[in-house]
Amino acid sequence: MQDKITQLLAEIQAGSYKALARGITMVENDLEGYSTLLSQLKNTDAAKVVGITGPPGAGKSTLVNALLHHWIKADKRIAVIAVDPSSPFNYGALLGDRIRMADFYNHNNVYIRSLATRGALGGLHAKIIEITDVVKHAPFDYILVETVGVGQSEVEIAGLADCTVVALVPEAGDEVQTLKAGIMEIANLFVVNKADRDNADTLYRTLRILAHERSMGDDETPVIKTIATTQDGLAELAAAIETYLTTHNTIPEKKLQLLTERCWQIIQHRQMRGFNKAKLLLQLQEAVQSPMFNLYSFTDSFVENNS
Ligand SMILES: Nc1nc2c(ncn2[C@@H]2O[C@H](COP(=O)(O)OP(=O)(O)O)[C@@H](O)[C@H]2O)c(=O)[nH]1
Ligand SMILES: [Mg+2]
Repeated sequence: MQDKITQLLAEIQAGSYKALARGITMVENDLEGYSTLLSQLKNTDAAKVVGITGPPGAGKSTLVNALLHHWIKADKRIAVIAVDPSSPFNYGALLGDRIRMADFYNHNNVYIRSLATRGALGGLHAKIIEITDVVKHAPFDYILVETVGVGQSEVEIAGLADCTVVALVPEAGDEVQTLKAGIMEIANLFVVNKADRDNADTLYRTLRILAHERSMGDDETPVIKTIATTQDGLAELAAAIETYLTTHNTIPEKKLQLLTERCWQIIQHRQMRGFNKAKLLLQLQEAVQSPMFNLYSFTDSFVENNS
């Protein structure tokens, strides 16, 4: 087993997508040897992780596709991890992202992997940190992680990414006033996508004001207008990402905070191993029938029977 893992890691490092796919699948499904694989990953920060988050339909996948166009021209190697939202009631991955990134499905310098959220109720994929670390072992310049911004996942992506891009659309104009503090906190860059639509300037100005109020004398979070479908603003977005990465790479406190956050999440995910939300739903469905139902004693026995 040990030899096989060493071999697999060498192939991933040499750029084999087949080996990378196998490594990811091992980690995703807890296959034999996956913890050996994880503990032998090289500590490399060569690939920069760029998180793209925002509400459904904001154009995140289209932005990813547009960034791929831009970076391919500069001869960069890029991996995309798209976390597909899936309803807790059907546990399936959507095909949309695959279609919107189809331009690059067979490009030598691009590797694309979609992951289903597996009913993590809007959160990130439970293995996203581990999977990203496996991808980091491969020779990429950038790793783009697309996630739907709902609740907890925004904070999680901030712990994962070297630069977090929050994509919003003009339709969100009024909501922005009430945006949770969370999304403001985690944004290293704001994108106003669909700038071809009415009200893009209103949203742009609102975000500029918010970014200014929040900066308290420090650098303001940049706001960039894009039309992802036509590449408009993409050079500016790519430049802003690069600027952020080069100026924020070496702040030790920030890095330490992120590592603490990652370690914390790994511990949480390890503790949740063995638990299955679909199974929980089924058992609850039955348990609530009883007039004696008590959520706390139900939880105690569910934990006991599944760990
Ligand atoms: N008009 C316009 N439509 C866009 C733009 N960017 C994306 N779209 C469209 O918006 C829809 C949702 O895009 P998608 O990338 O799937 O959004 P996601 O859910 O955030 O990944 C698609 O039909 C895109 O073609 C844009 O800049 N302008
Ligand atoms: Mg998408």
